[in-house]
Amino acid sequence: MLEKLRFLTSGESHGQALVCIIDGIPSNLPLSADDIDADLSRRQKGFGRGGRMKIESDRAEILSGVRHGKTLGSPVSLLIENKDWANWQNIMSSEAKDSGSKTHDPKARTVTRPRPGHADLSGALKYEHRDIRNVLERSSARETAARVAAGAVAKQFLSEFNIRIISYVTEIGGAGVQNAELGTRNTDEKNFLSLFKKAEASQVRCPDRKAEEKIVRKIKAAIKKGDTLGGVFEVVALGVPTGLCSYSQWDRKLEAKLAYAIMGIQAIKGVEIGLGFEMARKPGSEVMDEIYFRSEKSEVRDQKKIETAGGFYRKTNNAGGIEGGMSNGMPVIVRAAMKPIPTLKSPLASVDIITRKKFKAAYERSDACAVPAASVIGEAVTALVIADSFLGKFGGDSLKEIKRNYEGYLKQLTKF
Ligand code: EPS
Repeated sequence: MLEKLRFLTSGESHGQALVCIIDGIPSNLPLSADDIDADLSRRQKGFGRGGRMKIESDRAEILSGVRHGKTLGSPVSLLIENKDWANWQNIMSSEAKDSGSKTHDPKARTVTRPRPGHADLSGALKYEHRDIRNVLERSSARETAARVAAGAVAKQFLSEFNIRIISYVTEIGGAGVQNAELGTRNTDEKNFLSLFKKAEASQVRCPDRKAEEKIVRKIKAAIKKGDTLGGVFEVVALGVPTGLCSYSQWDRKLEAKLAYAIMGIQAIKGVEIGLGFEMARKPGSEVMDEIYFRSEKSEVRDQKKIETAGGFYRKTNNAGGIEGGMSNGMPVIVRAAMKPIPTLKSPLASVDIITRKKFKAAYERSDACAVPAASVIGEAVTALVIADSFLGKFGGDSLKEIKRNYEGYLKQLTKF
C-alpha cells in the first residue's frame, strides 16, 4: 500500500521490545529520539487506560539510519523497550520448553478462553495454537507504539513542507460533540489548530468542554460496570498541496490509501472521508464544494508565504480535501470509528478451547477506553500515507532535492 516509504513492525505485547524499520526516508532530515518520544507519550495518555500504562513510559532508541542528528538516507530502525518484560521474561522466553532451561516457567500463564470480539479464537484456529497467548501477544494494540514511532518520523519529514497532522476525539460511547460535521464545517487552518490545542489539553482529546464532561462521566460509568467503550475520532492533514495521488488507477487514490491505513489500526471498524456517510443522505446540490477564484496567488501560513493552486479556492470542504482520489489543497479530513475493547470485566459467553466447556469472562487487566490513544495512532498512519504520497510525487534522495522539486511544482501551480 505504501510505495516509497515502507515500514514494518515486530514485537509482542509482553516481549522484550517493539522494533520498527522505516525505509525510504531521504537524507539530511533532522531527527532525534525526542521528536519521536513526544508522540509516544501522547499515545499513552487518555482517561480510561488501564494499569499497563502506569508500567510503560515509552521511549524510542534510534538503532540505525541517523548520524549526528540527521538521517542518512538508509533505513531508520527504532526500538521501544517493554518495561513490563521484567515481569514476563519466563513466560515469554524464546527458549524451548524442553531445553531444561530455568528461564522457562512451567506455570506459564496459558490462555485457553477466547474473548468474543478479539483475535483469540480465529487466531488460535488459524495458527494451530493451543495457548491463545501466542495470538493475543501480537494482536494486542501494544504494537501501535511502534507504528506511532514510524508516524513521528513521517511527521518530521512533512513538517519540512509545512504539513501538519492533527487529531481530536468527537465521540465516546455515544456521547460527544453534537455535530458530526465538526471538521467539514471548517476550511480555515486556524480553526483546526484551535480545535487541536483544546484536544491536547483534554483528558479524552475532545475539543468541546461540555462533550468532554459527558464523555468522562460515560467512561466512569463503564469502568464501574466492568464495561468498555468505543468512539469516533477525526484526523486532519493541514497544508497538503493539490495533486497528491491519482484518479488514474484504483490503488493510487488517496482516500483508498488512507482508509487502508486507518482500518489497519486495531479495533477500527469504519472510516469516512470528509462528510462521509452524511453525504449519502443529502442531494448533490448541498454537498459539492463550489469553486471560486481570487487573483492573489499566495497566502501567508506560519509566517511563510505559500503559493496556492493558481488562486482557485473553495468555501466548504465536504469532500474532506480529496476529489477524484487526489488531494485538492483543502484540509484532508479522515474520521474513524473504534469499537469497544473486547477485554471486559463483565461476563460474555464463550467456550474454552481445551475443555470445550462454556465459561463466562476471562479477565486479566484492560483499558476501559482507548479512543484518545487511537486518535494519536490515526495521526501516525495518516502521516505515513501523506509522506509516502508526497515522496511519490516529489521524489528525490535528499531533503534538498525534494524541496527543489516541490518548489518547482508550487511555481507551476501559480502559473496555471
Ligand atoms: C492490550 C491490553 C492491555 C493494554 C495494551 C493492549 O495490556 P495488558 O494486557 O498488558 O494490560 O494496555 O496496550 C498497551 C500495552 C499499549 O501500549 O497500548 C490488548 O490486549 O490489546
